[in-house]
Amino acid sequence: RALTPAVGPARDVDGFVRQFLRELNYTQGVPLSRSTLNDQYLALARTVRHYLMQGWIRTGKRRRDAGDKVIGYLSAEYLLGRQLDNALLAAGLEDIAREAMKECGLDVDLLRSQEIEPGLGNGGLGRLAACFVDSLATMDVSCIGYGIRYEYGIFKQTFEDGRQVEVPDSWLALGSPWEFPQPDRAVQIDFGGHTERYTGDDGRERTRWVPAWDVQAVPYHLLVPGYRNGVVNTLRLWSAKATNAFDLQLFNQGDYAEAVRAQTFAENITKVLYPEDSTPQGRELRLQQQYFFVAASIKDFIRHTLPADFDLHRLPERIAFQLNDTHPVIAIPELMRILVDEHDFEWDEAWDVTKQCFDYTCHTLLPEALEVWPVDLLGRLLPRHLEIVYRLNEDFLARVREQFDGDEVRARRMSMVQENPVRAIRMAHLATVAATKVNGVAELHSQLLRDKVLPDFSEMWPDKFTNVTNGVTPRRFVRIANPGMSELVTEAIGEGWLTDLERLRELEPFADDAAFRERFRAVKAGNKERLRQLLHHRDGIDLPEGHLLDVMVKRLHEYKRQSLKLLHVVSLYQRLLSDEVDPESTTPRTVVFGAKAAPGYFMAKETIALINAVAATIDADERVAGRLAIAFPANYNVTLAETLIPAADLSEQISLAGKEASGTGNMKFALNGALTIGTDDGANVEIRQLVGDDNFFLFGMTEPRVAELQAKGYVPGDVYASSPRLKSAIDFLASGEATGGDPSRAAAVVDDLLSSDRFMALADFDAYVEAQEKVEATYADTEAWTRSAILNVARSGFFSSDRSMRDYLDRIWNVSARS
Ligand code: 26W
Repeated sequence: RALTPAVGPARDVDGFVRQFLRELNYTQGVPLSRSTLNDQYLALARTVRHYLMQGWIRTGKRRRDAGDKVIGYLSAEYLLGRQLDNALLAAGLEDIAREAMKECGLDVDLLRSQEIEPGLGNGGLGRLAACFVDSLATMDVSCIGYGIRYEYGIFKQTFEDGRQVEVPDSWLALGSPWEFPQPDRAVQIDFGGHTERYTGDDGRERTRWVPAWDVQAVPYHLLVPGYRNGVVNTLRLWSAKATNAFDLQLFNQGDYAEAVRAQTFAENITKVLYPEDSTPQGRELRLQQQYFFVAASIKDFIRHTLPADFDLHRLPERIAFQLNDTHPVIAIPELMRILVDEHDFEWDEAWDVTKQCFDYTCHTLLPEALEVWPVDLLGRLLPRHLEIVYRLNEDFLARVREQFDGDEVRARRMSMVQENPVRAIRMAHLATVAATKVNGVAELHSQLLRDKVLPDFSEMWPDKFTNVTNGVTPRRFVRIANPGMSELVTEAIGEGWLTDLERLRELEPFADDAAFRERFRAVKAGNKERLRQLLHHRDGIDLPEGHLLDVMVKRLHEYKRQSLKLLHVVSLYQRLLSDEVDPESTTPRTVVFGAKAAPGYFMAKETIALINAVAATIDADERVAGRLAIAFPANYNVTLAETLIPAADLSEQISLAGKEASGTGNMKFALNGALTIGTDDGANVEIRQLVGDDNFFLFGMTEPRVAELQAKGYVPGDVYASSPRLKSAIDFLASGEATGGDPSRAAAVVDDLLSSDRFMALADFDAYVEAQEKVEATYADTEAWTRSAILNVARSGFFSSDRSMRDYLDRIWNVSARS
């Protein structure tokens, strides 16, 4: 008997039904007649999983046999979105599953909607990681995505009286059919204690770390199926488990709380995702999370993925660890420690290997988002790692002084150790020194990274810096999210574009085809209807029909300027109430917001409350009914994005220039035929270059202009005084007229805008309103608008994450001379 992987179920409706019933009866333990929706969902998910298993086993074997170099993507976040939809698509089982469920008297769409998405990320950075692993599987590149299996992902957002209230996201509560726990592959992770010098047998002075406590890291595998190529890569997510479950003596004495204290402490490490986006909290638990998952990943790779006798001097031939921002950067001293303390490498030898194993991606421009770890905290938790960083820093600063003539000021600027306000390790500096390549995530961002964030480093190592513009997976964000448009595209240009997205170019001539435009509009109208249905059932929101759908969805942050959008809404409201214009002549518009705020971010939460208060006021005002509406569905997530984005006409990308590293929502909208109103920031710059000025509404200051104004001293009060329309909107808000007569609702946001306005919303207001007027004029010309929308789709193929991955392969991972 050949001991090859067991064959999967037959790829037909009959085979699918049989497997489904087997799952329901033998795994869920219920007959169909007694099964709940959740039983049915779990059985369906496990059935689909069966079809992927052979590919997964074969992919693993093929990669091990070939000794491929592995991309070890190290990311504290993966914002995956629903797994079933993607698995069905990747396996090519959508039709079979639909038919099979029908035969069982079930509705596949209803079952799909049961899944709670694994929200193991905050926003852009986590979603990007999910897109990247999808692309690598689709391109058959060997990749292991390493991360954390949070028991609770990003919180579920609810509104109480318009204010955000966070509820735990218990995504595992009803069972998780997509993961494979591997408790027998657990590795021990140490913390705390002290270090000791000793003399080895060879007479060499060495150091050993004597830790004080440890936890077990248990890997859970998730499948990462490639699109219809039989490839299945792996996400390896780590879960913390106490080394000693509990103290039986204490338990028997009746001290139950104390008996489980150690267990609770250990297992807290992977309990919950930090909901902080952009402003890191220097919390000990977060550092524990970071070290926990990278230490487990490196140990596991060396122990379980490499052959037993592998010579670690050759490590760079087998692994490229990609550091997704600074969160996993503690992996650098960890690898040094393993090589020097555990494998007897000479220091320089170890550094030579370590440098070749890491590359670093920076995802931000905000100075407050650059992680630093106070040395007292780091020294307490990871004493050996702190010593290693100090030594690396000494060596590095010696080089700086040598190369730059003893320039002490420069050395202090570049140091991995900051002295004020507290002595702390600058993780971005450590990453930049160690990495072979450092990249930003859009052209402008990479430029600013070189010129403003890390200028000394780019002067020292100009070739270390590169750009890879972000991308999004067209499988999820076009094919799954927008089946109607996908079908239309395939009809027009044939198959194949989903894995070769530049082929969307072939749609260009169709922009001039009136019949095609008509069908394109019908698809958009269908998507809007689908959104109306969803919001009605999900949120009790009834969207008006026939409006321009204007959408701003992203994390709530001042630099993204939801407040600027809100001022525009207030201004539109005022215009409708005034006698200046005939309401009938204005474009009916519905503005949709979606945004979560970090729980401790005061101004962000005030902005949410304010948007909700204005929305309630406008929606209750009969005078503007049918002309202006605002909807703010709670809990914006990947699942909602998939229905919202394909319905949008207008994509709001209005961050202050020089602040948004890239943006990826902007790409999703363009690919789904929304036109962008946006500033010259992040990947907006590239979107505009590609789709053309005529198909993009640009406004606002450029980054150099922002810098100039900043330098000169920005006074928001002056802008307020000099712009009548702005003044009127702010006064209206401040008076309480836009918040049901209650001025206190608007106070915090208005005060901040008038007194500080850190992100210069007021300075861009007039330009924004003007650009919005152009939007209305263009929208009035239905054919011209549709033409632009089609051209947006046709010219956005560049933003496939497959292209991003090709760029990483060329510019970062494949570099033959990794020096
Ligand atoms: C907790 C501290 C912290 C600090 C920074 C958490 C998260 C961050 C991230 C770097 C923030 C983030 O998600 N950045 C976003 O990354 C996306 C993917 O590259 C970009 O498209 C966004 O512009 C960028 O804001």
